[in-house]
Parts: sequence; structure tokens; C-alpha cells
Amino acid sequence: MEKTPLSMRKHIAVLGSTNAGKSTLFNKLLGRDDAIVSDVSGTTTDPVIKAMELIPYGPVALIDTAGLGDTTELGSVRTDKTMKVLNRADLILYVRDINCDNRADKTDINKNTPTIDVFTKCDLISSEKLKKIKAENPGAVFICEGSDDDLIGLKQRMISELKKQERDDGTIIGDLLPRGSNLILVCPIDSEAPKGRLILPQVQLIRDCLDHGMKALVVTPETLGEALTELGRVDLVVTDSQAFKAVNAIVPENINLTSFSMLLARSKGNFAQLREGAEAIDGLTESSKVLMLEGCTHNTSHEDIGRVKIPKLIEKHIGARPRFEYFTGYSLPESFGDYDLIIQCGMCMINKQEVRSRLAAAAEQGVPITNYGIALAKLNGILKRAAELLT
Ligand SMILES: Nc1nc2c(ncn2[C@@H]2O[C@H](COP(=O)(O)OP(=O)(O)O)[C@@H](O)[C@H]2O)c(=O)[nH]1
Ligand code: SF4
Ligand SMILES: [Mg+2]
Repeated sequence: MEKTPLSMRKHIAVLGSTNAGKSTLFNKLLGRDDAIVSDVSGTTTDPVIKAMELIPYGPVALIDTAGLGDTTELGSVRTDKTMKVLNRADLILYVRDINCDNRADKTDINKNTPTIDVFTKCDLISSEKLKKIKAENPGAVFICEGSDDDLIGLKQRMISELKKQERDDGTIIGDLLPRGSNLILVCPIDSEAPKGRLILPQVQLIRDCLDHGMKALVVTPETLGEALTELGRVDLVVTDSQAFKAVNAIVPENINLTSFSMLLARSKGNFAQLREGAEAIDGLTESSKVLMLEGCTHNTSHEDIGRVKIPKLIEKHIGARPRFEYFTGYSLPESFGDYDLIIQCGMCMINKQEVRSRLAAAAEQGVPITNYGIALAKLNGILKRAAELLT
């Protein structure tokens, strides 16, 4: 469980005014001393993210934030960082000091994110007053210092909220093909493949096939032809985007073919929007600006796709080289408005909520957005075939 990647964990953000007791609550939930707790306003600067087991729910990521309504010198920087981290939150714990009237402005937070109101420092007010506030806030959770029961109650609320969401979470392949389907997964084992293991999208798809009663035969491009002949019926071939062209030539027309990154794009966000975004490549010129979003830095083969392969193919496709700008991880430019196209990587290290927030922001600002896999398919002239099953 400790090994569950952050991108696959539900993210829970602890939010509220400075000094409301966020870091104290964060530590209590984690059961250790990770965030700085202090009675000096604005002690927490950058959001702190910790992996934890929410028993009996499972692995989650807990985020301690600097707080809203921060009046210190660095206040606006901190609030900005807090707002950014909220894009990733699947659940917000909105913390308030029960003794304070000056509550942070809740209007800024994403109204679509489920929120639990948590009142802290309930040990500091009279029981009559507490009773009155409880009556006024029926959905809220009340925490008194030293009460384990309050914490257990809060954890139960968190679990029931997360479970509600889980029912809406999509699978990668389970809703596309029936149980019993036969898949061939093409995973090139070349110099770019990590030593001794498969990459996350490949592992995720294998697991999803198993969860949905599908059979997956894992091959390299070299053994694909043999596998196609040996397997009587093949319902879908899924390939690494980089081997798309070679695999496309091997897989007969009557068999569906797509890529890992297209399947992941579909399960993580709005596939139609990403597909449409790829068409904007045709309209790029030398003076266009393309924003490249990379989920992480650790994978040099991906760096090669985003920094070398895609720019080269675009240059060849439009006969000019637009300007490419790169952002990595969760960092983003102030606005998307300056760009003519956004191309993001497979986003396997970025959680679903963040991907959704980016797609929504791009749509709102009228900027087309696509991803590496879809862009590669487009640039190799095989987008139509690869997207057929997914649209
Ligand atoms: N009495 C009492 N004090 C609390 C409680 N929760 C937090 N505090 C205190 O409130 C102050 C601010 O807490 P902190 O967690 O740093 O607030 P943050 O700025 O929201 O992270 C600290 O001195 C805490 O010890 C509580 O439930 N009861
Ligand atoms: S660069 Fe993107 S697709 Fe590649 S491993 Fe990182 S998050 Fe995943
Ligand atoms: Mg704090």
C-alpha cells in the first residue's frame, strides 16, 4: 500500500484561515509530526503533501495548506500556492476555529469539490455555545483537543465521501470491451524502457484487464506478428505511442488498434476535447506558441518525446517551427491565454482531478489542448484509426 503512487491516491486538502488549526489536524490525521504547528499566523508556506493510509478505505494523499485570508507579507504568494493545490483536491476539509468570526472567504474554492466543514478548538468554548453552533451546522464535524472520538468521526465522514466518489470513477478499459475480450499489449523493450520493469500506464492497463475479466497478452513489436497469428481472436491491440507507426503496419485493418496514452487520456479526462485539440496542430505557424506540460522529470524517454520528437514532427507537418515552452509537474503558467495549443504528456503521475481542472481551464480560456499520444497519432496520420474505438 505504501507504494501506491501519489497520482492514484485520492487527494484530501486541509483548507481554512491561518491559525485555524489546519496543521494540528493534519498531524492528528497522519498520526505524526510532519507539518509545523504554531500559534504564529502563516507558519506553513508551501503545501505539504503526505501519503497516508485512511483505514479501512486505503491509500490517500493528505495536503496541508498555508491558509486563506493570510495577511502576512508573503500572504498572496501563499494563497496563490494554496489555490493551485486545490485543483488536485478530491475532497476538502474546510477548517474553522470555532472561536473566530473572521472566517476565510470560502467563495474562491472550487464549488464542485466535495467539502467537509471542520470546527476546531471546541474545547475552548462552553458546552452551551458548542451545542448552539452544532445545531446551526448540521453537516459539520467538531474537534476538541484530545478527543479521539472526534477524529474517528471525521475519518468516517472522509471515507464515506471518498466512497461516494469512487462509484463515479471510470475504468481504463472495463467500459469499452466486454469481459472475456482478448487484448494484445505492445510494450517495446528498447534502450528507452526502464530496466527490469514496465512503466505505470502499462501496469495500470494490465491490472484493469484483470479486474474486468479480460485476457492480455504482453508482447514486443518484434513478437506482435507471431502473437496475432497464434491468437485465434484479437479484440484490441494497445501499443506504446512511440511504436505506433510500426505496429499500425503489422495489425490487420479489421482489428482495433489504439495506444496506452489514448486509453489513459480517455479515462482521465475529456477525450473528445483532447482529440479535437490535436486538429489545432494543422493551424500552427512559426509565430505560434505551444505549451508543453510534462507530469514529471524522471523519465528521459518521455523528455525525448516532448522535447525532440513532437517538435520535430510538428515542424515537418507544418513546414515551420513554432515556439515551445515547457512546464513540469504541477507547475503551470499564470494563464493559458498566451498559447495557441497545449500538449500534455500521458499524465500518469498527475491525479485525475488536476487533469480535469486543466482541461476545464483550457476550455474556459478557449485554448485547444491535446496530449503526447494523440498528437503523435495525428502526426503519424493514424489518429482516425487509433481513436475509432474511443469516440
Ligand atoms: N485548544 C486547542 N488549540 C488548538 C486546537 N487545534 C489547534 N490549536 C492551536 O492553534 C494554534 C494554531 O494551530 P495550527 O495547526 O498551526 O494552525 P494553522 O495555521 O491553521 O495550521 C496552535 O497553537 C495549536 O496548538 C484545538 O483543537 N484546541
Ligand atoms: S512524463 Fe508524463 S507520461 Fe511520462 S512518466 Fe512522467 S507523468 Fe507519466
Ligand atoms: Mg499550518
